[in-house]
Amino acid sequence: MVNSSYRVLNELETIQYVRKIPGLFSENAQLVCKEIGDGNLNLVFRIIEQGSSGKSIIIKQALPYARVVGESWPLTLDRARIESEALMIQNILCPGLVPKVYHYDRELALTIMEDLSTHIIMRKGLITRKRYPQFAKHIGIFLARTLLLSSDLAQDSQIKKLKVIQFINPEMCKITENLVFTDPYYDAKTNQFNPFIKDLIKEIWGHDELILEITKLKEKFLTQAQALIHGDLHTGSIMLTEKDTKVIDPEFSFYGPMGFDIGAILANLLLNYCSHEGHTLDRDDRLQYQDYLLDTVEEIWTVFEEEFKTLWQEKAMECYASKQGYIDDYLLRLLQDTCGYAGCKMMRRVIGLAHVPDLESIEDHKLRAKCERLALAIGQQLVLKRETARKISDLTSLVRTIKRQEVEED
Ligand code: SR1
Ligand code: MG
Repeated sequence: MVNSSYRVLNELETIQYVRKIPGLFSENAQLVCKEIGDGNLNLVFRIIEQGSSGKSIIIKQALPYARVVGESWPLTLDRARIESEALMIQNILCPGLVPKVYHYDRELALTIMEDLSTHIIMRKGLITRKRYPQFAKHIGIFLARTLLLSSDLAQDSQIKKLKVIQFINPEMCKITENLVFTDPYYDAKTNQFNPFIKDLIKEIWGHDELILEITKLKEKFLTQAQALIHGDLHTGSIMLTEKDTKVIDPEFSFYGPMGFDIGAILANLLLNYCSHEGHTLDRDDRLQYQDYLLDTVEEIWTVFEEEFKTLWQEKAMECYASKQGYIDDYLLRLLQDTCGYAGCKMMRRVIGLAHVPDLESIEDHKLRAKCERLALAIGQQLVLKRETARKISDLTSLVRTIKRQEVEED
Protein backbone atom coordinates (compact mmCIF):
# COMPACT_ATOMS: atom_id res chain seq x y z
CA MET A 1 0.00 0.00 0.00
CA VAL A 2 1.24 3.52 -0.82
CA ASN A 3 1.58 5.73 2.28
CA SER A 4 -0.18 9.12 2.28
CA SER A 5 2.98 11.25 2.15
CA TYR A 6 4.42 9.44 -0.86
CA ARG A 7 4.61 11.45 -4.09
CA VAL A 8 6.52 10.96 -7.30
CA LEU A 9 9.25 13.61 -7.59
CA ASN A 10 10.16 15.50 -10.74
CA GLU A 11 13.61 16.94 -11.47
CA LEU A 12 12.95 20.32 -9.82
CA GLU A 13 11.39 18.77 -6.71
CA THR A 14 14.38 16.41 -6.44
CA ILE A 15 16.74 19.40 -6.29
CA GLN A 16 14.55 21.04 -3.64
CA TYR A 17 14.52 17.78 -1.69
CA VAL A 18 18.30 17.24 -1.63
CA ARG A 19 18.90 20.84 -0.56
CA LYS A 20 17.16 20.00 2.71
CA ILE A 21 19.40 16.99 3.43
CA PRO A 22 22.31 18.10 5.61
CA GLY A 23 25.85 17.38 4.49
CA LEU A 24 25.21 16.87 0.78
CA PHE A 25 25.61 20.32 -0.85
CA SER A 26 26.35 23.83 0.37
CA GLU A 27 23.43 26.24 0.68
CA ASN A 28 24.23 28.18 -2.51
CA ALA A 29 25.27 25.28 -4.67
CA GLN A 30 24.02 25.48 -8.25
CA LEU A 31 22.43 22.13 -8.93
CA VAL A 32 21.36 20.49 -12.20
CA CYS A 33 19.16 17.42 -12.14
CA LYS A 34 18.34 14.90 -14.88
CA GLU A 35 16.26 11.75 -14.75
CA ILE A 36 18.48 9.05 -16.26
CA GLY A 37 16.70 5.79 -15.35
CA ASP A 38 16.49 3.19 -18.09
CA GLY A 39 15.73 0.14 -15.95
CA ASN A 40 12.48 -1.77 -15.62
CA LEU A 41 11.24 -0.39 -12.32
CA ASN A 42 12.38 2.96 -10.87
CA LEU A 43 13.14 6.63 -11.38
CA VAL A 44 16.83 7.49 -11.20
CA PHE A 45 17.95 11.13 -10.95
CA ARG A 46 21.50 12.42 -11.18
CA ILE A 47 22.23 15.78 -9.52
CA ILE A 48 25.46 17.54 -10.44
CA GLU A 49 26.81 20.63 -8.71
CA GLN A 50 27.91 23.19 -11.29
CA GLY A 51 31.37 24.72 -11.00
CA SER A 52 34.68 23.38 -9.86
CA SER A 53 33.45 20.87 -7.25
CA GLY A 54 31.73 18.69 -9.88
CA LYS A 55 30.13 16.84 -6.99
CA SER A 56 27.31 14.53 -8.00
CA ILE A 57 24.87 12.10 -6.41
CA ILE A 58 22.20 9.63 -7.48
CA ILE A 59 18.65 9.72 -6.15
CA LYS A 60 16.70 6.55 -6.81
CA GLN A 61 12.95 6.62 -6.22
CA ALA A 62 10.75 3.54 -6.37
CA LEU A 63 7.50 3.99 -8.28
CA PRO A 64 4.39 2.26 -6.93
CA TYR A 65 4.28 0.23 -10.15
CA ALA A 66 6.72 -1.41 -12.58
CA ARG A 67 7.97 1.37 -14.87
CA VAL A 68 8.42 -1.00 -17.80
CA VAL A 69 4.72 -1.99 -17.80
CA GLY A 70 2.95 1.00 -16.20
CA GLU A 71 0.34 1.52 -13.50
CA SER A 72 -1.44 -1.72 -14.38
CA TRP A 73 1.40 -3.56 -12.58
CA PRO A 74 1.41 -2.24 -8.98
CA LEU A 75 4.59 -2.92 -7.07
CA THR A 76 5.63 -2.55 -3.44
CA LEU A 77 7.53 0.57 -2.39
CA ASP A 78 9.17 -1.50 0.33
CA ARG A 79 11.71 -2.53 -2.30
CA ALA A 80 13.45 0.82 -1.69
CA ARG A 81 13.95 -0.14 1.98
CA ILE A 82 15.17 -3.60 1.01
CA GLU A 83 17.64 -2.07 -1.46
CA SER A 84 19.06 0.54 0.91
CA GLU A 85 19.38 -1.94 3.81
CA ALA A 86 20.98 -4.58 1.57
CA LEU A 87 23.47 -2.01 0.23
CA MET A 88 24.42 -1.03 3.75
CA ILE A 89 25.01 -4.66 4.78
CA GLN A 90 26.95 -5.41 1.58
CA ASN A 91 29.10 -2.35 2.17
CA ILE A 92 30.04 -3.74 5.58
CA LEU A 93 30.69 -7.25 4.25
CA CYS A 94 32.70 -6.12 1.21
CA PRO A 95 33.56 -2.43 1.43
CA GLY A 96 33.99 -0.62 -1.88
CA LEU A 97 32.11 -3.18 -3.99
CA VAL A 98 28.72 -1.42 -3.74
CA PRO A 99 27.75 2.27 -3.95
CA LYS A 100 27.72 4.18 -0.65
CA VAL A 101 24.26 5.05 0.71
CA TYR A 102 24.03 8.66 1.94
CA HIS A 103 20.35 8.82 2.91
CA TYR A 104 17.14 6.75 2.84
CA ASP A 105 13.61 8.16 3.03
CA ARG A 106 10.97 5.58 3.81
CA GLU A 107 8.01 7.89 3.08
CA LEU A 108 9.19 8.77 -0.41
CA ALA A 109 10.75 5.31 -1.05
CA LEU A 110 13.90 7.12 -2.05
CA THR A 111 17.60 6.45 -1.60
CA ILE A 112 20.45 8.90 -2.13
CA MET A 113 23.67 7.21 -3.06
CA GLU A 114 27.12 7.52 -4.57
CA ASP A 115 27.18 8.52 -8.25
CA LEU A 116 29.14 6.11 -10.41
CA SER A 117 29.34 8.25 -13.53
CA THR A 118 32.90 7.11 -14.24
CA HIS A 119 31.66 3.51 -14.44
CA ILE A 120 29.59 1.91 -17.18
CA ILE A 121 26.91 -0.74 -17.03
CA MET A 122 28.80 -3.98 -17.60
CA ARG A 123 26.34 -5.31 -20.16
CA LYS A 124 27.07 -2.35 -22.46
CA GLY A 125 30.81 -3.01 -22.24
CA LEU A 126 30.40 -6.71 -22.98
CA ILE A 127 28.30 -6.03 -26.09
CA THR A 128 31.23 -4.05 -27.51
CA ARG A 129 33.71 -6.77 -26.46
CA LYS A 130 35.37 -4.82 -23.65
CA ARG A 131 37.52 -6.79 -21.20
CA TYR A 132 37.55 -6.19 -17.46
CA PRO A 133 40.69 -7.73 -15.96
CA GLN A 134 39.67 -7.21 -12.31
CA PHE A 135 36.01 -8.16 -12.60
CA ALA A 136 36.22 -11.91 -11.90
CA LYS A 137 38.27 -11.30 -8.78
CA HIS A 138 35.93 -8.58 -7.51
CA ILE A 139 32.69 -10.44 -8.14
CA GLY A 140 34.09 -13.74 -6.82
CA ILE A 141 34.96 -11.97 -3.56
CA PHE A 142 31.62 -10.15 -3.47
CA LEU A 143 29.76 -13.44 -3.84
CA ALA A 144 31.81 -15.34 -1.28
CA ARG A 145 31.65 -12.62 1.35
CA THR A 146 27.99 -11.59 0.97
CA LEU A 147 26.77 -15.18 0.75
CA LEU A 148 28.85 -17.00 3.34
CA LEU A 149 28.88 -14.21 5.92
CA SER A 150 25.09 -13.74 5.80
CA SER A 151 24.37 -17.47 6.08
CA ASP A 152 24.00 -19.86 9.02
CA LEU A 153 27.57 -20.95 8.33
CA ALA A 154 28.96 -17.79 9.89
CA GLN A 155 26.39 -16.48 12.33
CA ASP A 156 24.14 -17.54 15.13
CA SER A 157 20.96 -19.10 13.74
CA GLN A 158 18.70 -16.89 15.90
CA ILE A 159 20.30 -13.70 14.58
CA LYS A 160 20.13 -15.02 11.04
CA LYS A 161 16.38 -15.74 11.41
CA LEU A 162 15.78 -12.12 12.42
CA LYS A 163 17.55 -11.06 9.24
CA VAL A 164 15.33 -13.40 7.24
CA ILE A 165 12.38 -11.44 8.66
CA GLN A 166 14.05 -8.09 7.88
CA PHE A 167 14.47 -9.14 4.25
CA ILE A 168 11.07 -10.73 3.63
CA ASN A 169 10.40 -9.47 0.10
CA PRO A 170 7.31 -11.33 -1.13
CA GLU A 171 6.23 -9.12 -4.05
CA MET A 172 9.67 -8.96 -5.63
CA CYS A 173 10.15 -12.71 -5.13
CA LYS A 174 6.79 -13.31 -6.80
CA ILE A 175 8.05 -11.50 -9.91
CA THR A 176 11.00 -13.88 -10.05
CA GLU A 177 8.85 -16.92 -9.31
CA ASN A 178 6.66 -16.02 -12.30
CA LEU A 179 9.16 -14.56 -14.75
CA VAL A 180 12.06 -16.96 -14.15
CA PHE A 181 10.48 -20.25 -13.10
CA THR A 182 6.90 -20.36 -14.36
CA ASP A 183 5.83 -18.23 -17.33
CA PRO A 184 8.61 -19.15 -19.79
CA TYR A 185 7.62 -22.82 -19.54
CA TYR A 186 4.07 -22.55 -20.86
CA ASP A 187 2.25 -20.33 -23.31
CA ALA A 188 1.89 -17.45 -20.82
CA LYS A 189 0.59 -14.03 -21.92
CA THR A 190 3.66 -12.32 -20.45
CA ASN A 191 6.05 -14.18 -22.76
CA GLN A 192 7.62 -12.36 -25.68
CA PHE A 193 9.85 -14.15 -28.14
CA ASN A 194 11.28 -14.12 -31.61
CA PRO A 195 8.84 -15.89 -33.97
CA PHE A 196 11.81 -17.55 -35.69
CA ILE A 197 12.35 -19.79 -32.65
CA LYS A 198 8.73 -20.72 -31.91
CA ASP A 199 9.39 -24.37 -32.88
CA LEU A 200 12.08 -24.71 -30.20
CA ILE A 201 10.00 -22.92 -27.58
CA LYS A 202 7.11 -25.32 -28.21
CA GLU A 203 9.54 -28.21 -27.69
CA ILE A 204 10.54 -26.68 -24.35
CA TRP A 205 6.90 -26.29 -23.29
CA GLY A 206 6.44 -30.01 -23.96
CA HIS A 207 9.68 -31.13 -22.32
CA ASP A 208 8.34 -32.78 -19.16
CA GLU A 209 11.73 -33.77 -17.74
CA LEU A 210 13.07 -30.21 -18.13
CA ILE A 211 9.98 -28.68 -16.55
CA LEU A 212 10.20 -31.12 -13.62
CA GLU A 213 13.80 -30.04 -12.97
CA ILE A 214 12.87 -26.35 -13.20
CA THR A 215 10.08 -26.99 -10.71
CA LYS A 216 12.65 -28.44 -8.27
CA LEU A 217 14.83 -25.34 -8.69
CA LYS A 218 11.79 -23.13 -8.15
CA GLU A 219 10.93 -24.98 -4.96
CA LYS A 220 14.45 -24.39 -3.68
CA PHE A 221 14.17 -20.68 -4.57
CA LEU A 222 10.93 -20.51 -2.59
CA THR A 223 12.06 -22.43 0.45
CA GLN A 224 15.83 -22.32 0.98
CA ALA A 225 16.68 -19.30 3.16
CA GLN A 226 20.41 -19.99 2.76
CA ALA A 227 21.92 -16.48 2.55
CA LEU A 228 21.08 -12.84 1.87
CA ILE A 229 21.20 -12.91 -1.91
CA HIS A 230 21.17 -9.96 -4.29
CA GLY A 231 18.31 -11.57 -6.18
CA ASP A 232 18.84 -9.93 -9.59
CA LEU A 233 22.57 -10.14 -10.23
CA HIS A 234 22.71 -9.71 -14.00
CA THR A 235 25.29 -7.66 -15.90
CA GLY A 236 22.92 -4.67 -15.84
CA SER A 237 23.28 -4.70 -12.03
CA ILE A 238 27.03 -4.19 -12.27
CA MET A 239 28.81 -0.93 -13.00
CA LEU A 240 32.53 -1.02 -13.59
CA THR A 241 35.75 0.32 -15.00
CA GLU A 242 38.84 -1.71 -15.83
CA LYS A 243 39.95 -1.32 -12.22
CA ASP A 244 36.80 -1.02 -10.14
CA THR A 245 33.53 -2.95 -9.79
CA LYS A 246 30.30 -1.90 -8.08
CA VAL A 247 27.25 -4.11 -7.63
CA ILE A 248 24.03 -2.05 -7.72
CA ASP A 249 20.24 -2.50 -7.45
CA PRO A 250 19.66 -5.16 -4.76
CA GLU A 251 15.90 -4.47 -4.58
CA PHE A 252 15.13 -8.18 -5.15
CA SER A 253 17.27 -9.10 -2.12
CA PHE A 254 15.98 -11.74 0.29
CA TYR A 255 17.18 -14.87 2.04
CA GLY A 256 17.36 -17.39 -0.79
CA PRO A 257 19.65 -19.99 -2.36
CA MET A 258 23.24 -18.84 -2.91
CA GLY A 259 23.41 -20.52 -6.33
CA PHE A 260 20.74 -18.13 -7.62
CA ASP A 261 23.17 -15.17 -7.47
CA ILE A 262 26.18 -17.05 -8.83
CA GLY A 263 24.02 -18.61 -11.55
CA ALA A 264 22.62 -15.19 -12.51
CA ILE A 265 26.00 -13.67 -13.20
CA LEU A 266 27.27 -16.71 -15.09
CA ALA A 267 24.04 -16.86 -17.14
CA ASN A 268 24.43 -13.26 -18.21
CA LEU A 269 28.04 -13.83 -19.29
CA LEU A 270 26.82 -16.84 -21.28
CA LEU A 271 23.98 -14.87 -22.87
CA ASN A 272 26.58 -12.36 -23.99
CA TYR A 273 28.70 -15.29 -25.27
CA CYS A 274 25.74 -16.43 -27.41
CA SER A 275 25.03 -12.90 -28.63
CA HIS A 276 28.45 -12.61 -30.29
CA GLU A 277 27.33 -15.19 -32.86
CA GLY A 278 25.29 -12.21 -34.08
CA HIS A 279 27.37 -9.18 -33.10
CA THR A 280 30.86 -10.33 -33.99
CA LEU A 281 30.95 -11.71 -37.47
CA ASP A 282 34.75 -11.86 -37.68
CA ARG A 283 35.47 -15.45 -36.61
CA ASP A 284 38.78 -14.83 -34.83
CA ASP A 285 37.47 -11.83 -32.92
CA ARG A 286 34.38 -13.81 -31.92
CA LEU A 287 36.23 -16.92 -30.77
CA GLN A 288 38.76 -14.88 -28.80
CA TYR A 289 36.07 -12.95 -26.99
CA GLN A 290 34.00 -16.06 -26.33
CA ASP A 291 37.11 -17.71 -24.83
CA TYR A 292 37.60 -14.64 -22.66
CA LEU A 293 34.01 -14.96 -21.39
CA LEU A 294 34.43 -18.66 -20.54
CA ASP A 295 37.74 -17.93 -18.83
CA THR A 296 35.91 -15.27 -16.82
CA VAL A 297 33.24 -17.80 -15.81
CA GLU A 298 35.95 -20.18 -14.58
CA GLU A 299 37.86 -17.45 -12.78
CA ILE A 300 34.74 -16.20 -10.98
CA TRP A 301 34.07 -19.65 -9.58
CA THR A 302 37.75 -20.24 -8.71
CA VAL A 303 38.03 -16.93 -6.82
CA PHE A 304 34.67 -17.53 -5.17
CA GLU A 305 35.68 -21.01 -4.02
CA GLU A 306 39.07 -19.86 -2.68
CA GLU A 307 37.57 -16.93 -0.79
CA PHE A 308 34.72 -19.10 0.49
CA LYS A 309 37.23 -21.63 1.86
CA THR A 310 39.33 -18.88 3.45
CA LEU A 311 36.29 -17.36 5.12
CA TRP A 312 35.22 -20.83 6.18
CA GLN A 313 38.54 -21.32 8.00
CA GLU A 314 38.18 -17.94 9.73
CA LYS A 315 34.45 -17.63 10.38
CA ALA A 316 32.57 -20.94 10.14
CA MET A 317 30.52 -21.88 13.21
CA GLU A 318 32.08 -24.72 15.11
CA CYS A 319 29.16 -27.09 14.45
CA TYR A 320 29.93 -26.97 10.70
CA ALA A 321 33.69 -26.33 10.76
CA SER A 322 34.35 -29.49 12.77
CA LYS A 323 32.59 -31.82 10.31
CA GLN A 324 35.03 -33.58 8.02
CA GLY A 325 34.08 -33.21 4.34
CA TYR A 326 31.24 -30.73 4.97
CA ILE A 327 32.76 -27.76 3.10
CA ASP A 328 33.51 -29.84 0.00
CA ASP A 329 30.00 -31.25 -0.02
CA TYR A 330 28.57 -27.74 0.48
CA LEU A 331 30.55 -26.31 -2.44
CA LEU A 332 29.61 -29.19 -4.73
CA ARG A 333 25.90 -28.66 -4.03
CA LEU A 334 26.45 -24.97 -4.65
CA LEU A 335 28.14 -25.59 -8.00
CA GLN A 336 25.23 -27.79 -9.10
CA ASP A 337 22.65 -25.21 -7.97
CA THR A 338 24.66 -22.56 -9.83
CA CYS A 339 24.45 -24.55 -13.06
CA GLY A 340 20.71 -25.08 -12.65
CA TYR A 341 19.90 -21.44 -11.89
CA ALA A 342 22.18 -20.25 -14.69
CA GLY A 343 20.17 -22.43 -17.08
CA CYS A 344 16.82 -21.02 -15.88
CA LYS A 345 18.13 -17.46 -16.11
CA MET A 346 19.32 -17.98 -19.68
CA MET A 347 16.02 -19.39 -20.89
CA ARG A 348 13.84 -16.75 -19.20
CA ARG A 349 15.73 -13.97 -21.06
CA VAL A 350 14.90 -15.56 -24.42
CA ILE A 351 11.31 -16.74 -23.86
CA GLY A 352 9.94 -14.57 -21.05
CA LEU A 353 8.89 -10.97 -20.50
CA ALA A 354 12.24 -9.31 -19.78
CA HIS A 355 14.94 -9.76 -22.41
CA VAL A 356 18.59 -8.65 -22.49
CA PRO A 357 20.03 -5.94 -24.75
CA ASP A 358 22.90 -8.31 -25.66
CA LEU A 359 20.40 -10.28 -27.80
CA GLU A 360 17.76 -7.60 -28.43
CA SER A 361 20.27 -5.30 -30.12
CA ILE A 362 20.78 -7.82 -32.94
CA GLU A 363 18.40 -6.29 -35.46
CA ASP A 364 18.33 -9.13 -37.98
CA HIS A 365 15.80 -11.45 -36.35
CA LYS A 366 17.06 -14.54 -38.21
CA LEU A 367 20.59 -13.90 -37.02
CA ARG A 368 19.29 -13.24 -33.52
CA ALA A 369 17.42 -16.56 -33.66
CA LYS A 370 20.75 -18.36 -34.17
CA CYS A 371 22.05 -16.82 -30.92
CA GLU A 372 18.81 -17.50 -29.06
CA ARG A 373 18.78 -21.16 -30.12
CA LEU A 374 22.29 -21.51 -28.74
CA ALA A 375 21.23 -19.84 -25.47
CA LEU A 376 18.23 -22.15 -25.13
CA ALA A 377 20.33 -25.23 -25.87
CA ILE A 378 22.89 -24.25 -23.22
CA GLY A 379 20.17 -23.26 -20.73
CA GLN A 380 18.37 -26.59 -21.06
CA GLN A 381 21.52 -28.68 -20.63
CA LEU A 382 22.67 -26.66 -17.62
CA VAL A 383 19.40 -27.50 -15.90
CA LEU A 384 19.24 -31.14 -16.99
CA LYS A 385 22.90 -32.02 -16.40
CA ARG A 386 23.54 -29.87 -13.30
CA GLU A 387 23.94 -32.84 -10.99
CA THR A 388 26.75 -34.27 -13.12
CA ALA A 389 28.92 -31.14 -12.56
CA ARG A 390 31.94 -31.78 -10.31
CA LYS A 391 34.07 -28.74 -11.16
CA ILE A 392 33.58 -25.42 -12.96
CA SER A 393 35.30 -26.68 -16.12
CA ASP A 394 32.43 -29.20 -16.48
CA LEU A 395 30.18 -26.17 -17.07
CA THR A 396 32.48 -24.48 -19.58
CA SER A 397 33.16 -27.78 -21.40
CA LEU A 398 29.41 -28.30 -21.71
CA VAL A 399 29.07 -24.83 -23.26
CA ARG A 400 31.89 -25.53 -25.74
CA THR A 401 30.38 -28.89 -26.73
CA ILE A 402 26.92 -27.41 -27.27
CA LYS A 403 28.33 -24.58 -29.35
CA ARG A 404 30.15 -27.09 -31.58
CA GLN A 405 26.89 -28.98 -32.06
CA GLU A 406 24.63 -25.97 -32.54
CA VAL A 407 26.81 -23.54 -34.45
CA GLU A 408 28.88 -24.86 -37.31
CA GLU A 409 32.18 -23.02 -37.34
CA ASP A 410 33.54 -22.51 -40.83
C1 SR1 B 1 9.02 -6.23 -14.31
S1 SR1 B 1 10.58 -6.55 -13.75
C2 SR1 B 1 11.34 -7.52 -14.93
C3 SR1 B 1 12.72 -7.95 -14.60
O1 SR1 B 1 13.53 -6.81 -14.41
C4 SR1 B 1 14.35 -7.00 -13.27
O2 SR1 B 1 15.66 -6.61 -13.53
C5 SR1 B 1 14.23 -8.46 -12.90
O3 SR1 B 1 15.18 -9.26 -13.56
C6 SR1 B 1 12.86 -8.76 -13.32
O4 SR1 B 1 12.62 -10.13 -13.53
MG1 MG C 1 17.49 -3.78 -11.38
